[in-house]
Amino acid sequence: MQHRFMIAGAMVLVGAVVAALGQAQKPASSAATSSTGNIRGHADIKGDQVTGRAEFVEEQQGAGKVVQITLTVTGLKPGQHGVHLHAVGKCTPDFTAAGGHFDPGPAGNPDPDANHPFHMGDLPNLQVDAKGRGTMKAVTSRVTLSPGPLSLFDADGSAIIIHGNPDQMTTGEPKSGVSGGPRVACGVIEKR
Ligand SMILES: [Cu+2]
Repeated sequence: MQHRFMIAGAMVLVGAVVAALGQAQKPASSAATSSTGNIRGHADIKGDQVTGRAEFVEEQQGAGKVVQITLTVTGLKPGQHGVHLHAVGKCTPDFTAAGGHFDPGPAGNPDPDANHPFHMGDLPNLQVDAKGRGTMKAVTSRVTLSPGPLSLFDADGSAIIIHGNPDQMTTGEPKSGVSGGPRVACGVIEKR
């Protein structure tokens, strides 16, 4: 009798190990599938009478990665507006919470005007029509969505800011406003 029980116990153990292996394989294979897809992000943009949305898609380009950004906004004053990726994923209590321009390098300098337009987060101007609507598409190799030294999804996140004035794409004194001056809309960039 005792001998029989031993065998039955061994069978149960083997069964448990096989079940555990089967479980472990499932998450591993689904992770591999999703890593072949493009990584995406988005931001809901808000300001005084301003609403908009930014979509972010990271794609492989040659040996590197690029991020495609599509921005659509309404409620802005007609003309050109500076747009940048800012260093901190916060828009409250006011838009200064988003910090300077995203520029994480060891020699980075987030000052919006003094190190402009050399920040990793610098982008082209947004052109706004007579009805206050604007769309901008840009592709940048200066940032990533995937983990790494240039990732927008770093420890403190990142935000997209629209400024009241055109970005003059030049270097100025701190607080000179050459990169667009007042912040009129802000959106925290989130993973999707
Ligand atoms: Cu800015």
